[in-house]
Amino acid sequence: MTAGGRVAAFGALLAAIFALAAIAGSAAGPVTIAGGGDRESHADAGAGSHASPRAAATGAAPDKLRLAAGDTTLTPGRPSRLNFAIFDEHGERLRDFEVEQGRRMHLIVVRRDLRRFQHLHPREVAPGAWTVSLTLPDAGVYQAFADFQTDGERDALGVDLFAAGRFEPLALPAASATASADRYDVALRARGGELDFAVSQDGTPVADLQPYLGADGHLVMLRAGDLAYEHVHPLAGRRLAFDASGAAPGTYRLFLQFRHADRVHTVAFTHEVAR
Ligand SMILES: [Cu+2]
Repeated sequence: MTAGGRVAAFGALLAAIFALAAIAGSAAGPVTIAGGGDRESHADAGAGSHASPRAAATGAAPDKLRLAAGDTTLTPGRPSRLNFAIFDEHGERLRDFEVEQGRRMHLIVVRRDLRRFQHLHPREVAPGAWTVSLTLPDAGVYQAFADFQTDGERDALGVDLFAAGRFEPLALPAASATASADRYDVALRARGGELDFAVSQDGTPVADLQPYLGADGHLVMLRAGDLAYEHVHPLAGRRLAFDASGAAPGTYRLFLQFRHADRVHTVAFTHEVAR
């Protein structure tokens, strides 16, 4: 079978799996496969965001892998199901995902104007078959990045998602060294290739951040225009300091996620990386 044929066959298999799941779900009452989608965070609220196309999280070989998704046209404002799988260069569905930051699959979703950021955790309903419940808040073209690790290498593969309707792109906020969300104020200090964040609340530094998915903080960087994607974790021994020296020049939207008071918070910055 050709790779394309395998993908098509897989699509049919997925459809069958999800049809069965729907039947099982209705029969079993509240039990549904992958219901809820495990949303960790839904940031933005106009704070701004931006993303980039598809890129390796840490220099894996993304060209060898491919993401195939089911229906990618979703209804804005309504929970929808996104089904997808990753295929290798032989057209075989990838199954050997490694736990990365506590999960085997992360899905970052952002509208192409770098707004409406979400970090979700899809569920595996059959070997290598992933599903997530997803609500695209309003119309526009979005990009979803499947972020995972296999054979010791991290990868990020992107796919466009479409929400029909009147789309009003939002301008990227001006670059700033401060941003706020959920009553937290965050200051950014960029030095060399390092990005160092300090969180405070009502003027008092927050010293008791809680680990979130195995790290004190998670930084997703998305470049305006081409949505180049980077996902980094704090430097050893540093709380919210990240090595961003690998980022090529450009205007980025930075999404910093941290956990405090038992909740995950997302703060977004516009940041220029100079030549
Ligand atoms: Cu992370």
